[in-house]
Amino acid sequence: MKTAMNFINGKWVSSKTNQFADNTNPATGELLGRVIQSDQSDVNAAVLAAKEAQKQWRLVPAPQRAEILFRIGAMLKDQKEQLSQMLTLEMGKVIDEARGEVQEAIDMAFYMAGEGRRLFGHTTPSELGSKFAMSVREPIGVVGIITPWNFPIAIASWKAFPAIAAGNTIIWKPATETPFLAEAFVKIFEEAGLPDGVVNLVYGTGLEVGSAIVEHPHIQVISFTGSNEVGRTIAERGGKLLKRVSLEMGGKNAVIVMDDADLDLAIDGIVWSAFGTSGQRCTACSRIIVHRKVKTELENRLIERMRSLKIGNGLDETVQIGPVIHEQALDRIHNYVEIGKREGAKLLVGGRKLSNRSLAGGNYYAPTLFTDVSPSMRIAKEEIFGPVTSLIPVDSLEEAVDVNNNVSYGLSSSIFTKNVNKVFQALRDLDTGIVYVNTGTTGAEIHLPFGGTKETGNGHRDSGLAALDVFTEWKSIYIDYSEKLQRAQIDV
Ligand code: UN1
Repeated sequence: MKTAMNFINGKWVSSKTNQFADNTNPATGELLGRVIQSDQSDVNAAVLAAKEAQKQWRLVPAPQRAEILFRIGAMLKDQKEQLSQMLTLEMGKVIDEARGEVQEAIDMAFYMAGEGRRLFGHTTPSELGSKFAMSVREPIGVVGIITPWNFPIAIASWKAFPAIAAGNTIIWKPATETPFLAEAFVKIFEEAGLPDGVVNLVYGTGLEVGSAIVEHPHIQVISFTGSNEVGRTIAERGGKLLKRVSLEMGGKNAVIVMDDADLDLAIDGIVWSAFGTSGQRCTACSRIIVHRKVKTELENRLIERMRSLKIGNGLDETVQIGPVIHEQALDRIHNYVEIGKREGAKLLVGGRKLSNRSLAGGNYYAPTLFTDVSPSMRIAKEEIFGPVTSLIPVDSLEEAVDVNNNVSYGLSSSIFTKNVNKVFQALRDLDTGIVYVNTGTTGAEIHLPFGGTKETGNGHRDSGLAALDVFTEWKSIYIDYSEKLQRAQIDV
């Protein structure tokens, strides 16, 4: 059987635990292979290798480090189709979206490769004569990267590429649900010429491997994307050890539809953002805040569109909505639908698991729409992470902004309107880390910072230049060439 192994110090190795987890195709339930479940001793071995490798890696000039990223980008491009097929097979998203995700990793590789020739610092005037001052970015050391199954290659690239370009070495724990894609990604690193020990892969549970990474005294930075619950634990435990912890967690993202909006466009945006990836994006549109004047029309047209969506195995090019990741996810999503019904929300479409003959064995949930949802209901506040969205009627932009902002998350939001003043008012007042105008809540590009406010994160950002702030330390340098002692703040 296909078995995913750890990659430590340039070698594919097992673990003494000899324990494995099954990996299955969410579209069919078919067993794809198994994944080694490591323990603390594997993390220790990986950290030792990473620490040793970092001694040399930090001395490799940044343009040369980044040149490897160019090669990785080119190899990802060459293998784009195989990687996309593998992604659909093990994670379930439809093939077009899988291609889009691999493209994100390609874009990130080329973007960060260019950074090898910038990695800008600052030169600054000194208070004293004949004295030169500058600040430069330094690598931090060994970094721990913990990534989720919903964007297994894109999110890993947002974190690993800046970390590598900046001269750090890595311990990567990918999600157990997407092991073979992680393996393929690391094989590309290896073939592109990344020295042994620069990237190490350790598979296992959060409880065992995740904890070992967070607690390891030689890991200085932890970059995590995943659930709020796990993120909080990492922040608490990492914080106690004075580590830098970068967290990217949930969202409760809203599309605002004003009364002058182009409704065809709004429906395209909503359907794409709410049901694409079966709603399993942290940027997914899980609230539609609609002006009461266009509510009924939007409802009717959305219902019609949702009924036409083709659901099935994402490898079929004509399928628009794939399965959700596993049975527990199906149950969790369905539980939220039950909660919504109990809270008094009106179910318009969906609200059930799908298991007719062509979908048998897979984890399919019908795209679901609630209406007459009030902002205080749990389905309007909590992240569902499935193909479920809720219409919340409002009477003005001010009310829409209030509803948008009045949740604990702050990742993404969007507004559909033709009124330029309303656009700028919304841009000023929406409190999310990402805001879209006249398009849905998904589709962030890698050269802009990715992340959110409030309980979505803890102030850091993935991708964009902002990612360098997670993986570098500033070093301030003063060079006095006056050939005498000049006393700062005194001899001025
Ligand atoms: C995520 O769901 O965690 O903006 C990432 C988007 C994608 C990335 C989503 N580019 O929807």
